[in-house]
Amino acid sequence: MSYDENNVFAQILRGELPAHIVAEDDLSVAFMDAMPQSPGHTLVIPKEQAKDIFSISQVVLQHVILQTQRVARAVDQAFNPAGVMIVQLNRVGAGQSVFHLHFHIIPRWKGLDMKFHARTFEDTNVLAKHAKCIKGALDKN
Ligand code: DGP
Repeated sequence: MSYDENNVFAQILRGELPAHIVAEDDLSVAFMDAMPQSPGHTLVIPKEQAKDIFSISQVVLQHVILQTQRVARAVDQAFNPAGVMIVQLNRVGAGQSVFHLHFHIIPRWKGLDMKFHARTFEDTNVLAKHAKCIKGALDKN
């Protein structure tokens, strides 16, 4: 399967779809997952067109991983969870549903089960509030 330029993350990168962006640089963008599995669920994506981890350039992958660490640190500080899960899915067989490489940052709390993957859209006001908290933490780092 080749890269589909009309996938939702490609549309977000082109500014054709709205997103609650928390960080952006030359090579990557981080924004709130619209269907969060827990409060603070954030995605980090490369600007390079790559459908999965196998098709990204090494240079950009290194950058995106470092950016994932940076954003995850801010999510950790903003939400103070018991733990932080970093997840990355490749191909339908692993559950991937958007075919533009992305890393999930998912805060976890004891006693709070994760919601189903890519199932229910969160209220946009809630996402905006969470994005603001993460941006605030990023500004302090
Ligand atoms: P994956 O299944 O690993 O490809 O995860 C895709 C994630 O993307 C899933 O958690 C839901 C999220 N998602 C799907 N559509 C949109 C969208 O239009 N905007 C945002 N921000 N997230 C989306």
